[in-house]
Amino acid sequence: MSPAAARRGFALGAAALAVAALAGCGGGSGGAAAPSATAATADGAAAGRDKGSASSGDISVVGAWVPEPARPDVGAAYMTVRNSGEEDDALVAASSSVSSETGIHITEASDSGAQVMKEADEVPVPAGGSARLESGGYHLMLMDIPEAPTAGEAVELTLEFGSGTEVEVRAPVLKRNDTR
Ligand SMILES: [Cu+2]
Repeated sequence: MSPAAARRGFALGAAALAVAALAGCGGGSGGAAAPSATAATADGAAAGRDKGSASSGDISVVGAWVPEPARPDVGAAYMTVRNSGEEDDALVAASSSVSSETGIHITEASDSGAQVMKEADEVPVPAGGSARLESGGYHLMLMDIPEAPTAGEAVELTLEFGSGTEVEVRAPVLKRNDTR
């Protein structure tokens, strides 16, 4: 096990203890060396609860947010991606400031009607159209989070598109039931 992995394991253990001690308050913050979610852009800085937006080239992202993770180590990110260009594009990869691995997932109803989540290669964003990343559909999955972000913090997301366009967007962390 690498030192980083050992440290992460320790941090997860500490977070789990904190959650137990708080009896489900969803705590587990604290600790010094968390990758900070400082804002590289001023978007949303005036009103910390506003969702994030950013654009680059033909791609614009609006309504970016991260629900406060229900589990200490995994979270999701939601947004709407618009493509004002004349060529179809697709979100093909992403990374975040809070986790070492960010996946593209889709939740679909299985034959039995159960909601099943699986990895997706990309999120298509058609020319002149848009794609929604939302609960129950496409979403970004923030995996192996060393320290779960809490409401009021923000996650910096870097989104990579098939066209080569890259968009950085600041996604505020909101309470799960805050759907604004
Ligand atoms: Cu997922």
